[in-house]
Amino acid sequence: MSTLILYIGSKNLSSWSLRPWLFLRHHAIRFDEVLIPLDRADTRARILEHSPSGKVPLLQHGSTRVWDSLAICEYLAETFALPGAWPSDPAARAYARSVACEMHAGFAALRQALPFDATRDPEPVPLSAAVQADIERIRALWREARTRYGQDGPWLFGRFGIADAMYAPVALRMIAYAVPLDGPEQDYAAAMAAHPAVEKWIEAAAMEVPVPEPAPMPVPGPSSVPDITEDDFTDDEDTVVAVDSDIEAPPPATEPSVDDVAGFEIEPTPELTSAKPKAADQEQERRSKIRSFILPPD
Ligand SMILES: N[C@@H](CCC(=O)N[C@@H](CS)C(=O)NCC(=O)O)C(=O)O
Repeated sequence: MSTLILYIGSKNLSSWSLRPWLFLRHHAIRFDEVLIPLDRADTRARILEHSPSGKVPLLQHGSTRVWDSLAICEYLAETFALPGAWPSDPAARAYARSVACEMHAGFAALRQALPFDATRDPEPVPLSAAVQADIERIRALWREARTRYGQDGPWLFGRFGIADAMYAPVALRMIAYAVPLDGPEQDYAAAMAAHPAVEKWIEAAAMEVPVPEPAPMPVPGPSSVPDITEDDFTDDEDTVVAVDSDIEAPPPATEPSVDDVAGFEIEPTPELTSAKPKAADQEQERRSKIRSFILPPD
């Protein structure tokens, strides 16, 4: 069997990458992971070296390339004959496919207003009517799937399937933006946040170096702009003027401790080896906020 290689984007940002990554990890399928940092000057060029769509995730399996999160999960389900990828009952399967496709093709307002941010401290933000409508729809379909089909386990259709992989980042968004949930939806989001592979993803995301904010452009006032003279330029090519001067240099390279949850190790990518871990106390605080959000009060 050829090696599987999954090309993904930054773990803090790439919700689409999380889906097949989690599906692979959940099923303890061995794969190599190549992480291409998003939002960098060379991101597009680097993705295009592998992915014809210019997007990640992409799965490479021998000479076969699959470049879409849902298509990758489908390919894995077929190639590895994964049990529970879709429910066996035809009516439940049709429902599961519908909700997975609804996610894949929809919820644009939610995705735009609540961008995926794996390590965000759970805090609410004002929600527009369109975002609220997306949230209500997601809550209704989680509730219905869990109530009608979820008797055999904590996932939408009991066993962990492709529909769950598709909704994993949605559950993390609900938590990250402290969207009020209750009953089966709350239990579902909590189960997702507690999935060992999801925890590993978030741990690795916390190790990523954030993309520096661009320095604010000075706004010229009518009389405050001095004339530019030749003295404002330098002939010295090594002199960098006012670029990144406020950005803290990353600490010496450290390797993230990515433990083996599913019987194999993920090689840390070069990008991650120079990562700056989120301070332990900050991460602790974030986790306790998540706990207080997902656990019902005593
Ligand atoms: N429909 C695609 C969407 C993939 C997608 O939009 N990926 C984003 C990252 S989450 C991407 O590659 N963006 C390119 C970029 O940031 O340059 C899928 O399901 O895989």
